[in-house]
Amino acid sequence: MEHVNRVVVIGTGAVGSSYAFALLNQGVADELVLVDLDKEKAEGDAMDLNHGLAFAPANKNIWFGDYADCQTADIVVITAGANQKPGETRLDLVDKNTKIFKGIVEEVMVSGFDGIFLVATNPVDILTYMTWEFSGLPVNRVIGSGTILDTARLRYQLGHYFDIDSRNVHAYIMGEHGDSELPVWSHATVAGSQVTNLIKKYPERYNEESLDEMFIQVRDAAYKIIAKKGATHYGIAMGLVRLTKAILHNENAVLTVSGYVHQKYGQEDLYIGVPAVVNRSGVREVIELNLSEKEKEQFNHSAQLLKKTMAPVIA
Ligand code: 6V0
Repeated sequence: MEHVNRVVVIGTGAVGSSYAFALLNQGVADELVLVDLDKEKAEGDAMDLNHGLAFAPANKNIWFGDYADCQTADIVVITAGANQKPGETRLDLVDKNTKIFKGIVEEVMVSGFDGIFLVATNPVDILTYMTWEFSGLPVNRVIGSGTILDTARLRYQLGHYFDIDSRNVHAYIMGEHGDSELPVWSHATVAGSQVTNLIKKYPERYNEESLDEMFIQVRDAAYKIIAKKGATHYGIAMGLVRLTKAILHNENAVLTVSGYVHQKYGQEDLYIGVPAVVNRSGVREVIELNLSEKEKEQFNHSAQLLKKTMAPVIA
């Protein structure tokens, strides 16, 4: 019998329900289970999504469920917890959301779950580490959304600047999904040409200041969106679907996720945004890029900040 892919989403707020909607629209997974502390909300979402099935690209079983449904899940996606309020940083959420995660991850594991965790709740790098700790699963099967969204934002900016489809732009944001993240200009290419070379070759058209400005737009995007509409959710939802597809379809896709970094990039024992190969086993491997000296320093600063913020929570 063919394997039935099951995804459970825990936390059907702005991010979780947008993810469910994107999953349905893209025809990914056979079964979709929605779990939330607010049962009415999850049940309402399940009803609403089922009413879209007649217009979806593929059939799917969608229901409002509970932790027992995680037992045979391929992927449990956690989007539950507090989000940033205007003026709050992602790191400010660490205490509140670590407490919430302890309860959630323990309940998922009690079900007998033996699949892959995908974490999106902020601060995502730290909560991914905590999910690994609380679950006892191997590091490759606990993945955070990391800088997948920041990378997409940078590709959008570069695509716009060079007037090229962003899918033909390769560029990574690495480090914390937050204020200390960094753009990896040393490996950014547009249609096969290095961005840094294009800037030098066409000084009348392009300049370095624009690159700096693009990165600031990326780094501060969430603050701007939250100030305007209270939450960011569509971009990350589509990023999570991209990750879900990479896992379920065994793609070996290179995506910037929060992966476990140990004895790479001069770091030990942390989850942080890095390019990684993602397939049915989760993170098959973290790719170690040859960073410039400036990028190495920036990455190290970001890693140290995460470690410092995480220390009291782990203790
Ligand atoms: P939201 O709309 O408030 O939804 C949170 C949901 O979690 C609510 O429906 C709650 O009822 C539910 N919840 C809370 N506690 C529990 C619990 N113990 N068990 C089950 N459900 C619970 O928040 P929103 O969806 O906007 O954000 C969710 C998280 O995603 C936040 O931490 C955001 O900061 C984070 N984001 C992460 C992004 C990324 O790139 N990784 C991007 C955007 C938001």
